[in-house]
Amino acid sequence: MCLRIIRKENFSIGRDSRGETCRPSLDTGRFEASPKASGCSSSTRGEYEERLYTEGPTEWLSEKENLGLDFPNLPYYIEDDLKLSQSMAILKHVGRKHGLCGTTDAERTNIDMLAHVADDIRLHYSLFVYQNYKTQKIEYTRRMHVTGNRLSQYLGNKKWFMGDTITVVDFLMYELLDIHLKVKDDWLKDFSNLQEFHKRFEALPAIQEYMASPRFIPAPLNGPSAQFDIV
Ligand SMILES: N[C@@H](CCC(=O)N[C@@H](CS)C(=O)NCC(=O)O)C(=O)O
Repeated sequence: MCLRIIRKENFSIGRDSRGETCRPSLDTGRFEASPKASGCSSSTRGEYEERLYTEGPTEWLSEKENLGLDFPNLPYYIEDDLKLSQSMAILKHVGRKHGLCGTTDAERTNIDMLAHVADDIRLHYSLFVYQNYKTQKIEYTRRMHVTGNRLSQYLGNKKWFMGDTITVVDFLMYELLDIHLKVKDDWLKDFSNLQEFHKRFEALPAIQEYMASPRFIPAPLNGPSAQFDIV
């Protein structure tokens, strides 16, 4: 949901001395932020503020040019002097601050590849739900199966997409799996490892906490002009 913007939050996902991901914990920085990567920000227990534009486009348009953003858009993210738009840049920035963007060059490069894969999946999803939902369900379902197969093969027996440690990619992939489950609730039936991944992500204590809180907005998934959504 694109119109979730501006968060003030402090968070990190820490690693213990063995390098394993441990419970998300607060850290000390304070910032205004707007990660579209709501999953990433919600995996923390930090304080944050979120600005929701609920009054329709006029509310946003009246502020759009006054926020000091070089490329004004939704979502946006403000942290002291840093003013960012573009969800992927925001996600990676937040991820880098908290050790969720890989530790080796190979890992970082693979994270970039998977982030672009996620972008492609999202682009096709957007075209489907905003333009082609009424006419291309069968074709899109076929595409979902091919995509599921590729993601399943990449994940293999790993816990997270990059291995034992959660990264920003897992937030992107969780969201994409989840919205596609809303399109077709059995689409992962042939991909048990993706089903397990989806459950594992939701079982993260901070994610559980977030999803049970009023901050979590399960619907709508898309903008008002979409041909498909959940109620
Ligand atoms: N590539 C941008 C796309 C952002 C975008 O399309 N934002 C939509 C909402 S999802 C919007 O309404 N932007 C407000 C505007 O263009 O003024 C991103 O990933 O952040």
